[in-house]
Amino acid sequence: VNIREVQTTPFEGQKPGTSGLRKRVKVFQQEHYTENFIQATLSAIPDGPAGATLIVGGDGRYFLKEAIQKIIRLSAGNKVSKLVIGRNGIFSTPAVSNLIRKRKATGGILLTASHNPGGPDNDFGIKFNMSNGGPAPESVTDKIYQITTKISSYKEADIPEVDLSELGTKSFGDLTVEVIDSVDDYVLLMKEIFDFDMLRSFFKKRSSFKVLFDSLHGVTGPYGKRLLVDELGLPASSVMNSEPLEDFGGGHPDPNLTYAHDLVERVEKENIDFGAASDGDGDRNMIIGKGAFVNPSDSVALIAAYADAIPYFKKSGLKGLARSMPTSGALDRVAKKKGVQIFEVPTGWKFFGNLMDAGKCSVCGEESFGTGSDHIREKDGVWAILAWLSIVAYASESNPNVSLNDILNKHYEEYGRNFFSRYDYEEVDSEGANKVMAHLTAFINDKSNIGKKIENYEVALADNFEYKDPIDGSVSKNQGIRIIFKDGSRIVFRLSGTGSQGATVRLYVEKYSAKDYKQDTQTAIQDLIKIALDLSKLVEFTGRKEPTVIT
Ligand code: VG1
Ligand code: CO
Repeated sequence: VNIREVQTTPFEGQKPGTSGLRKRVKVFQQEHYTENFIQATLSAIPDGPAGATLIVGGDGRYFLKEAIQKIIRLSAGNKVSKLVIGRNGIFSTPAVSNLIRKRKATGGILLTASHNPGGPDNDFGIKFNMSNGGPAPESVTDKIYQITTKISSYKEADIPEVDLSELGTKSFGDLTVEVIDSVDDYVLLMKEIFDFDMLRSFFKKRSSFKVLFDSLHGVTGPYGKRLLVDELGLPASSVMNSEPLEDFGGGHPDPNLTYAHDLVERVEKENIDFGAASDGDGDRNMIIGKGAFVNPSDSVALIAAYADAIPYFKKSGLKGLARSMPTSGALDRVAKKKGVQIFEVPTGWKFFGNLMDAGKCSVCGEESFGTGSDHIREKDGVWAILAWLSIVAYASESNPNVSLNDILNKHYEEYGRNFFSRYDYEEVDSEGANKVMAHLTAFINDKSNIGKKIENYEVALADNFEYKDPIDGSVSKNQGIRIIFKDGSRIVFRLSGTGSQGATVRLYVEKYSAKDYKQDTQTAIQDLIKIALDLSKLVEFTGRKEPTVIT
């Protein structure tokens, strides 16, 4: 095939955020924009792109197909030897992570803007994962960014549009393109981790137990159908919105109580025992039941507490636990009880990977509906759903009609409860958001605030979270402003690194109660919210009286 060097000039702002480069589709559609970023990504591969094997796919959103054709042409131009692509480009983020590891590939290119809406007027994204299956560390994303600021040309091969609907292998000069069914390997992995016979017999015994999984028209539809319906024998009505759509049916593919409201409504109306949802690219999850909501910070804690319900952990044991800084300390309590180490890392999954590669972490999670384990190097929504079904099946051995609320209450009784909530102020104007952060920075820099009484709380620590990776020693600064009170209650502020327009301020609040676990979360934390809003002057600086989303 003929390879051309195409002249180009740099675009501003091609800096990968928490999870790759996310922008409006219209931005990616500018001539050379996507090519520049893909070239920079290929050039930043530590051993170079020549001879590399890359796994490629995405969540099915608008612009996916065009982006993959560009990746094929640029990969051939850069002497990549093999691309493994999901049929029609469809590949969940966890499934890519798995296949990178299984095929011992050089890495992967994931085409997703995760939980952000899709379609011509919405978002697209590109993210690079490394040979361990996890998101590229800052050293690599910084290199990508540096290259984008200086790029003057990219290399592209003349390859006509490749049909991605057909399984099989094709060659274009030195490049091999293999199109696979991206669900197959993932199903095999899940069967190694969970006890499918145990789950099947649980569903048989408790035949009235109703499950409903909402894929929100994201990528997990085909995965959910295969696992829940074909493998576990649940009725076809146990899945909804399972056809991946380019615009997610006009919805916001984010599994929380606000955006997955159809599921929430049906769970209540139809007395569904177990409801679940996942995001556009399949790495997030939400678990609910009738009258029950599993807070993501609690979810990871319970999965760790019930490790014995999952054969994978029974075999390997719990090597350690980890959570992101804003995530509540519920997991810390489980770690303490089990006598295993706990790590606190910055927001974003890439920080868990090093710990897992070093054999120091088995289960980890983030408050943002992300739960996972060292079976791969991404968070994994469908895995979390199977983990929770395993917990229910396990708990039902001693309590045949156990509900999600029973399981949660039993946990709170034993460990106490970390009340936790996040307030998001989305798409506020950047100037206002920066003023909030500057004002808070002044507060934490004033050391006389330590020991200060604010209503019923006493400030014990106020700083901007900094993380030193215990494995490679790299330091990540400015990871969020925390104000921690003497009783362990916390207020955390940070700016989102995944938004594509304006700024998003996230406020996280946590309060522990050893006994009084039956309160409503918002009631339990309302005094802390008030303190947080006063301290930050958020309403004054942003003009927002209410958050866009509360989780
Ligand atoms: C958000 C979440 C973070 C998560 C990230 C990627 O980042 O807070 O916990 O890891 O999204 O999730 P930010 O910087 O906007 O707060 V996903 O499902 O987009 O890969
Ligand atoms: Co996601």
